[in-house]
Amino acid sequence: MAEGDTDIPADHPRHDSLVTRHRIEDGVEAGITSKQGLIAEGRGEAFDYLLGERTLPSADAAARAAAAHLLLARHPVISVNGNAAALVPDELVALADAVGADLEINLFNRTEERMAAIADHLRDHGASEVKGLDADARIPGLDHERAKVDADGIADADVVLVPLEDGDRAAALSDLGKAEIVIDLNPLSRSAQVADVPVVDNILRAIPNITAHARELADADRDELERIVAEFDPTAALDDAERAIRSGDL
Ligand code: PTJ
Repeated sequence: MAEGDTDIPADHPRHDSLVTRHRIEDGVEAGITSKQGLIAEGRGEAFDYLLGERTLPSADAAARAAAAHLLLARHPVISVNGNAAALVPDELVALADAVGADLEINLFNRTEERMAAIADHLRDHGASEVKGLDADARIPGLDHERAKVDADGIADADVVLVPLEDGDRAAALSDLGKAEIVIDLNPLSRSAQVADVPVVDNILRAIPNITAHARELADADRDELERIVAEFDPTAALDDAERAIRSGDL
């Protein structure tokens, strides 16, 4: 557990929200998370509350499809922003190890200081290599700073996992023909809507869940992984999350 969230009892009814708040606060103080990250967190927290702070069966199916995509990929890359780095650094490193993915820092509000702080933070949590610092390629159709990626990272990837992404960049990555996995608690967000696999769940629960599925599927043959990918229906997953929110059944 990260510093600052050790005093929250595991059975507290709003455990995940409180842990998330503490980690984001710590992230801002450490220069990892942007101040806008606090606002993004508030938005996510509202949706997590409406979803009952639980992983819906449809989100679990999405996590399984995400794991299958990552295992099938020629070059999977996990994009890391300031919120993801603050919330789940150990879990991001564990997922990258489980599926053989690169970790690439990709910031909405990019500054060299935050890039360096996040790279150090990920290395402190066990990452052997962190991409995103070269920034020698561009995602077409985005303004300069947000478009920066590594030529041997996101630019070359066939499958990209983008947690808490802004809608423009999610759409631009999807336009490049990459398979896109988005983690976003808002099923109505443009990022979730353009994703091949929208995982409508808190990143705190979603990343370890994708890793657990990846470990379970490690020995599955390509036919089985391709079947899991083919059977996943992104529209049905988004509809299910929206229905859960509207039902008010917490
Ligand atoms: O670190 P940077 O500079 O790359 O900036 C990152 C943020 C997140 C600030 C930036 O990408 C941003 O402004 O994002 P948005 O447009 O506010 O979108 C964030 C989305 O993530 C929203 O749809 C939230 O519902 C969702 N979200 C927030 N917290 C969580 C979440 N989804 C899953 N788990 C969360 N803990």
